[in-house]
Amino acid sequence: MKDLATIVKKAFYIARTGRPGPVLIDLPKDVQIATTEFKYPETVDIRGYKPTVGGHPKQVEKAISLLLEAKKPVIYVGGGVILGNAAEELTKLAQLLNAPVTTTLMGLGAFPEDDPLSLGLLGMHGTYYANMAVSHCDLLIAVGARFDDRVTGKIASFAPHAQIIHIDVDPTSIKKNVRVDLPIVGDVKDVLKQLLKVLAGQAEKAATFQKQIVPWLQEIDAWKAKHPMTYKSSTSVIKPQLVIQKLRELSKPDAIVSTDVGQHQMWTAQFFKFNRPRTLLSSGGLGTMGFGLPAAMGAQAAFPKRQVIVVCGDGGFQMNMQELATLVQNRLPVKICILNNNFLGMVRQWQELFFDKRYSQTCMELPIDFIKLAEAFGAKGFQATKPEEVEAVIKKGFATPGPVIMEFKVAREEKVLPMVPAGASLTEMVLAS
Ligand SMILES: Cc1cc2nc3c(=O)[nH]c(=O)nc-3n(C[C@H](O)[C@H](O)[C@H](O)COP(=O)(O)OP(=O)(O)OC[C@H]3O[C@@H](n4cnc5c(N)ncnc54)[C@H](O)[C@@H]3O)c2cc1C
Ligand SMILES: Cc1ncc(C[n+]2csc(CCOP(=O)(O)OP(=O)(O)O)c2C)c(N)n1
Repeated sequence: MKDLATIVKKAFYIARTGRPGPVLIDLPKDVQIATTEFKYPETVDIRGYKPTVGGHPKQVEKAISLLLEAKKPVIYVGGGVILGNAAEELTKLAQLLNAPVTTTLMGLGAFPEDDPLSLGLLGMHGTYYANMAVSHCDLLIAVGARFDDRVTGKIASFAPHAQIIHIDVDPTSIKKNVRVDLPIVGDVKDVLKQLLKVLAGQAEKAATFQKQIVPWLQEIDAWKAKHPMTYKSSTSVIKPQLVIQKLRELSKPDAIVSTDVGQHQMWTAQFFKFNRPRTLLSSGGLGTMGFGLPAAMGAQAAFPKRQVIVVCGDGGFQMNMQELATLVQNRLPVKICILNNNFLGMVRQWQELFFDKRYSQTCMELPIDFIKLAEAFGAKGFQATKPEEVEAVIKKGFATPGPVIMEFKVAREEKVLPMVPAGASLTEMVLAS
């Protein structure tokens, strides 16, 4: 019992430092019911746990030299920038260099997507221009990103012309999947500050760099013009991408959006256009269907005054829909947006593209009445079945106090595009026609 306060302090220290993440405290029953004097330690020292904070100064200098020599740079930003609260430093670096930035799913919001330097998402469902830029760059600087297979596609042809700099707090992340020319182990906020400091002393070289990358920025603009992130609109059926665009347009700038796993998650990543860190909650590589609703619930409890929106599919929503009771009971005004395609859409998409449309176990034609379901729990529900109803339903949903389900009957066989088929190179994208 006397150890409990120190253990809790240690657990929070480990959870928040180094590569942050969950920590399990096993609390036996005898400890739970014992009493002691509460003394919470100011600091803790854990033998064998000393995460590196600052980057090695020589590596930082080398990185700036490599960077300033580049003619085709790309900054590849991951969830580490958000976890390390380094969005401000990252944005400063990109803007100082006038260099293009692409973000992983977990990095969305670390750099404003409204900024002309933003290339949006890269990887399997990334933008054409982000994937082309990574495939043609001569310098890739990865900041708090872990080269997931959904990002790299075929490893052998990932960033084939680039020198790669990798900044990561976890040394085991470095060279795990791809070759790295210059590793910098350290906390991303500290390392970015170091880079900015070295750069500040090289203003002349930085100005030359900005000039030397102008043709590269033009090349990227041409890719943006050739294949913008777009979709075929419809006047007869609700396109899911339209719902995401309208959610973006009608929500507050600091709204928090959580997603489940599937097509709706990717459309959110492609079309919501995140401008601020910690505004997208998604389960990333864990691919946890059912994650969206409880994640939103936690966010709403932590930020009672902020708008919290869940985007989910009709499949994933059913995995935790009983939590409607918790929302109602705790007066958590989460707005739930169900993109209902009556399919386990992402799996259906793979069955369409790679298994000759042999749909198996993905068709969900149950006539679930999500509006009645909301009402059964004492929440409100609104439904849109036509494109012209989308805006009104979102407005009504946002204006209604308490938890709300907004159900959109969307185009059933819409695909998430672009798509890099599993194992293909980033340049081998299936594009929206
Ligand atoms: C259906 C589906 C499709 C997907 N498609 C895509 C896609 O097209 N594109 C895409 O990007 N993702 C996609 N994903 C998500 C993908 O699986 C990975 O979750 C994601 O790419 C990982 O992002 P990340 O590299 O930013 O890693 P994270 O998991 O966020 O890892 C962060 C990295 O930063 C490091 N780090 C943490 N804190 C710090 C710190 N303070 N300082 C320095 N370093 C730190 C960590 O050690 C780690 O290496 C998809 C997922 C699903 C389920
Ligand atoms: C718990 C769990 N089961 C299965 C999967 C595999 N899976 C990934 S996406 C997906 C389909 C999700 O369907 P839905 O929630 O309706 O969303 P949509 O893709 O239609 O937007 C499935 C079954 C998973 N990621 N998690």
